[in-house]
Amino acid sequence: MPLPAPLTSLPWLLPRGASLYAHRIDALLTLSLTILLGFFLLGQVLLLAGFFLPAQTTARLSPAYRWALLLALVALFVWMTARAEHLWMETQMTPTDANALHVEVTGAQFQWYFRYAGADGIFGQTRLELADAAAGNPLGIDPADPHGADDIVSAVLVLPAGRAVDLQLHSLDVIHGFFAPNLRIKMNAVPGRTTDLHVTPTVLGDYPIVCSQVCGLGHYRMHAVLRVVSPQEFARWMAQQAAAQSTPSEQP
Ligand SMILES: [Cu+2]
Repeated sequence: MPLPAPLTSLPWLLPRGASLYAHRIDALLTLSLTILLGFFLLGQVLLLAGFFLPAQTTARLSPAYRWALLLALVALFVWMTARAEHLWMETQMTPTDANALHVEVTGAQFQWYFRYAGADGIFGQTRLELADAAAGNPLGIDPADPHGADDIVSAVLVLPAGRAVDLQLHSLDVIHGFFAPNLRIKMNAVPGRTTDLHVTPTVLGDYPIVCSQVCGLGHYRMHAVLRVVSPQEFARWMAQQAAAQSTPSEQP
């Protein structure tokens, strides 16, 4: 069941939405904030009324009336939660799109790494004991696995507009929070397990990626760039990365 169009857009409150579901998440947020603002204002009015009206003029509510108010509040909050859960199920709990681009996102103190499977479409095995950023293998890709030979590891997350993306989140050390505000996605990267995020970027541009979990002293500088490009530009970028990888980076 589709949600109605946004009550208002919040350009002064939210960064520009750049993904398929951004406007629906914004609509839900706007609705929730509007309802809560209404309750806040009602609370202030009742507080002032309690201060300034004589005690005998404050009408006493019958128990039945109080129960009805309580149940109405409960129903409202259940409805708000159900809408939010429904949107979450629809955007995240559905099977991964068959044509989705799979990108592995790895958080490490204090850097994001993005791995693409390369021409064979299969990620090479990684082994934590092989992870060595100084040696040019920050993710520990096992050289014994041929699938890893064409894997592309980048410090920039480049995504084609209009294509479903499955981000597989990992962490090499502590819990990091992958947060791309413009795509309206945020998920923890937890050591020892994979968490999935589904998103379809739609608007070309460069956007920030940050870490939303305080993950150590360098947390403040743990950010990266998300670049949403056209499918043609994405194909060019992948080809460039593959060529750069097959060319030795250091001449003897
Ligand atoms: Cu972090």
